[in-house]
Amino acid sequence: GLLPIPQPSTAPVVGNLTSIDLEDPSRSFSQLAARYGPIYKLAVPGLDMIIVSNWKLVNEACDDSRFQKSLKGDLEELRTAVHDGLFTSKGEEEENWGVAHRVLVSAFGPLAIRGMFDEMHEIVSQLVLKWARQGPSARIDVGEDFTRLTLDTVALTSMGFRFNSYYQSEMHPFITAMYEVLNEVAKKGMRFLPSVFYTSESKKYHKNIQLLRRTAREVIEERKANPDGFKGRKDLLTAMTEGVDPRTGRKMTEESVIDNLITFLVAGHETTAATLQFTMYNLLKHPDKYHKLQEEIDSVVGTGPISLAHVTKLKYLDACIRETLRLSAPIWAFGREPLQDEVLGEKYLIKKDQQIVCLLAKSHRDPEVWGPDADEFVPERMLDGGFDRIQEQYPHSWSPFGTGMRSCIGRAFAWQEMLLAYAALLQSFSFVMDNPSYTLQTQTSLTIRPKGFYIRAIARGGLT
Ligand code: MNH
Repeated sequence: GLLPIPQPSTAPVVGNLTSIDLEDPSRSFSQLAARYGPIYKLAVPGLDMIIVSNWKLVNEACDDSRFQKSLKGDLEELRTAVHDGLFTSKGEEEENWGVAHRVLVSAFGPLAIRGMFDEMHEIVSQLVLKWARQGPSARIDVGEDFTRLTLDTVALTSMGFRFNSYYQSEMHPFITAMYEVLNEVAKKGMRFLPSVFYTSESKKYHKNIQLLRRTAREVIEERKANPDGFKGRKDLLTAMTEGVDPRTGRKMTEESVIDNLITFLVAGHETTAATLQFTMYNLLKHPDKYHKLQEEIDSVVGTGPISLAHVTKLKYLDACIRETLRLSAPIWAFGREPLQDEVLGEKYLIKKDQQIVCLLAKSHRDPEVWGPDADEFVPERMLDGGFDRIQEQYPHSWSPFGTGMRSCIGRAFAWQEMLLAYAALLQSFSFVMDNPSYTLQTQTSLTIRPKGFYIRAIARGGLT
């Protein structure tokens, strides 16, 4: 027989909204899971959510033959800005998704990513110079400087555009507008008064969206106007403007190119910056692991220039990042929905219009998969085939990049960028916490990332 899905008691109008700390929703969701179990229901204005948080239920919800990506909530709202761009598209039912996906899949493939190594290297070198010049007593805002790194990297490699964030005290207007849009998207989801009460917010929102689109259009126009200046350049923008979809013979429309340029900047920088920050935190909290990683980098890379061949040999670094993404997936949940009414876990009825929230913040710590030390930072469990064995035995127990057809197209990009960043940073500096007694605090928008986390960087010598 079927069982009812547990649900905390509801209040009129707001439903279960009062059960969620809007400053720290992932923590609220995890705490509710500890109380109500691996499947429970929350109703907030306009949305019914079923939260699943163990490996088994997440794995079932990832079955593409019965469930698909759900946009209900923030992602649906983000469509105001980037329409059916890859991240916010409804998938195969929107033709632009398939065309963009097929046109871009090889532009995000291993060969193309390798071709971006030098530009990635250039940006991380700017960061190394900055920290070296600031000296060992400067308090470093890791969040800000990693955000500059990932944003400048994705803009340069994807479309040859330089934000030059390390050379400005104020962020580029595009960046400010992007953050305001993301914040507004997050807030909108939590408001339950009619939208007439928010006209000034709404005006600003639409102005910011226009600025994003205008900037993207200028980048495209600039390239059209100087074809020689970009000759031979093969980046994501070239792939999008010139590529032909083998299945339909169609090219991407100019609007779709703009949607996806903005999408790469949005989807491609905060996630990566957050992972770099959480990795730094984990290393500084675990001196023995930090020491092991330092030894690996010194023996593989040494003191000379870093090459792509070095980076692919850094197995312990790879494990540290994997383990960080397990404990602190920056996209801490993703949405799924059944193609028709479905029974989940053999007992629970899920209606077609209900959203399943796969809560990675909890499912990534399932003791059935990871054992009694599931909450601990233990990169060693990812080594010597450990990661592959777990993936095989417990599919989707580690899924920080989402699932199936709608999983992250930028995974190899982010991976290379993160390995290179840590190789370069640990080659050049010893890091310490600015406040040694700091313990992790987080802030949440579309992603979750550390808050109030500061470090110092002490040059190791031998720097030029
Ligand atoms: Mn990324 C989709 C996580 C880096 C571009 N990304 C997703 C999803 C997750 C995700 C999770 C699926 C979301 C969902 O199901 O609703 N992404 C990450 C993480 C990192 C990351 C954890 C870094 C670490 N992503 C990047 C980078 C880029 C990028 C870098 C681009 C340069 N991601 C995308 C795009 C999609 C996506 C585009 C949407 C793909 C699709 O649905 O077709």
